Amino acid sequence: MALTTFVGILALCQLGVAHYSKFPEGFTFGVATASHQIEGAWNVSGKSENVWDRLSHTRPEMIADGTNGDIACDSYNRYREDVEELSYLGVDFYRFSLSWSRLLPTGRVDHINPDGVRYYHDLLDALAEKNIEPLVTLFHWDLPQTLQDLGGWANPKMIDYFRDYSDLCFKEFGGKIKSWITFNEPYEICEDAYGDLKKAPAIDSHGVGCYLCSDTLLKAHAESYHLYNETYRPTQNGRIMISINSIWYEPSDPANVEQVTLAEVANQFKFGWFAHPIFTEQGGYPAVMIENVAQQSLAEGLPKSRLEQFDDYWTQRIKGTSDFLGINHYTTHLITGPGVDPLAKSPSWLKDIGAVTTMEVGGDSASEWLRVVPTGFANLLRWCKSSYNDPPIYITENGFSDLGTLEDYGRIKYFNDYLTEILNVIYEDGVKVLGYTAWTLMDNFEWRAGFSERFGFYHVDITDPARPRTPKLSVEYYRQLTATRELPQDDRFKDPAVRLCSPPPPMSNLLLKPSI
Ligand code: GBH
Repeated sequence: MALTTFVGILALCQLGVAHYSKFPEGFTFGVATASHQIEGAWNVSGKSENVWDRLSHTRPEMIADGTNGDIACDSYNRYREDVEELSYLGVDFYRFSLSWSRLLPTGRVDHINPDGVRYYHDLLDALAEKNIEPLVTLFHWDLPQTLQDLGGWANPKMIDYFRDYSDLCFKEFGGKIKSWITFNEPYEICEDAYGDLKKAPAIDSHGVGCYLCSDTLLKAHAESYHLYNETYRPTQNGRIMISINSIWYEPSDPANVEQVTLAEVANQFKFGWFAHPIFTEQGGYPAVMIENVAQQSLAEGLPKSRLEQFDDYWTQRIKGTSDFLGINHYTTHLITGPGVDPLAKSPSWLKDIGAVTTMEVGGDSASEWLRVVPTGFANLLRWCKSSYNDPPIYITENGFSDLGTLEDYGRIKYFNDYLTEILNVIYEDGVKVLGYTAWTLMDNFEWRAGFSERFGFYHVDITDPARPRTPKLSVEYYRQLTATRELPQDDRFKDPAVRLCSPPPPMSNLLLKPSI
C-alpha cells in the first residue's frame, strides 16, 4: 500500500477516538424538517403561493436541478409515514415548521384556511400518539407571496403581520405545542434573500435590503415573543426561542493576530448580527458592525449609515426575548486577511466585514459551503458561552450532505464527530447544551440546490409519485444513539476503510500524533 494511503487510514482511525460518550441526564434528541422542503401540495387545499413557489416556477434555472417544492416529499399526504419514521428513530422531539401561506392564504388573518389548520392538528395528534414532542418553527423562509409583493421583510408593516400570524398559531395550536421557534436563521433570510440572490425572493439589494430586513425581523421576533410571554405563557406554559445560524469563522493562521481579530469581526457580523441584540446585556447590534457599516457608508457618500441602529425603546424591547439560544450549525470557514473578499458585491454585508474568507478547510460534503470541521463547532459553542453570558443552548440543526447513498458513512462520521465536540464542551467547559436536532428526517427540497444535495436519514425517490422513503445506515446509528443516550461504538457504523485499522497496529504510535 502506498505510504500516503497508509498514513491517511491511520489519520481516519485517529478521529474515531472519543473521550466522552455518554450524554447527560435530560439531554434530548430530535430531528428537523421545514414545511416548504417536505410538504408539497403547493396549490391545493387552500394554500396560496409563497416566495419559493414563485422563484422555482418563474426562474427554474435558479434551482440546481430545476426541481421545486410542488410535491417535494408529499408530507402533506404522507405525514403518517413521517411520524412512523420519527418513532422508529426514537427521537424525543420533532422540529417542523408551519406554512404561513397554507394557514393564511392572504398572509393576513382575515381568512384562515380550515384545511391548513386541520393538517397541522392531525400531524400534532399523530406525534402525541407516539409521545414525540413538537418543536415548531413559525417561519422557515416560505413567506406568502402576497406579503412579498408589499416588500416582505424590508417593509416594517411585517412586524404587525408576523405578530398576527403568531397570534393565530399560539391560539390555535398552543395547547399542543410547548416549544416554539420564531425565525429559522435570520441571517439567511436577510443576507441571502434580500442582500443576495441565494434565497427566494432573491432581491439582491446588497448592503441595503439586508439591513432593512434585520431591522424588521428582530422587531417582529420581539413582538411575537412578548405576545407569547404575556398572553399565552401564563396558561400554555411553553417556551419560545430563535434559531440563529453560524458559519463559524477562524483565522487560517491561529498565530496571526490580525486574522484572529478579523475572525472575531466576522463572527460578530454573522452570528452577532442577530444574537447581540437579543442575548447581551447591552443589546443592539455589535459595536464593530455599527462602526464598520457607518464608515463604509460615509465613504460611499451616503448621509447616514446603511445600518440603522435601534433606538432605546427597541433596544430594550428586543433584549432578552429568547428562552434559549437556538443554534443551527454546519460548518467553519477561514479568514485569510484584511481586505475585500473577492466574492463581495459593493456595497454589501461581506464588504462591510472587511476580511477575505476561504472555504479551504476540513473535509468535504456534497455542498460546496459545507466543510467538515468538528473542532470549529466546539469553538463556536465556547464562544457563545462567553459572549452571551452562559445561555442555555439547543442545537436546532446540524447535518451533512452527500449525493444520496444508503451506506452513508460520511453522515454517520459527521454526526459522531460533531456530537463528540458537544460532549467535550459540556464536560470540559460547562457549556449548557441541552438538546440536539439532526438535519434532516429525509432527503428534501434543498432550496436552490433542489434535490441535488441530500441531507436525510431517509432516502426519498422523487421520480416515484409515491415518494418512497428508504432508511440509510444513519437511521440505525441515530436510533441506537437515542436508545442508549451514548455515542454508538459499533464497527458497522464505521466506513469499511476505517474498520481495517481497529485495533491500531502498535507500530503506528509514532504516526498517530494528534493532528491539529
Ligand atoms: C439550513 O441552513 C436550513 O435551515 C435548512 O432549511 C437547510 O435545508 C439546511 O441548512 C441544509 O442546507 O456558500 O455563500 O452559497 C443552512 C445554512 C445555507 C449556510 C447555505 C450556507 C451557503 C452560502 N446554509 N449557505 S454560500
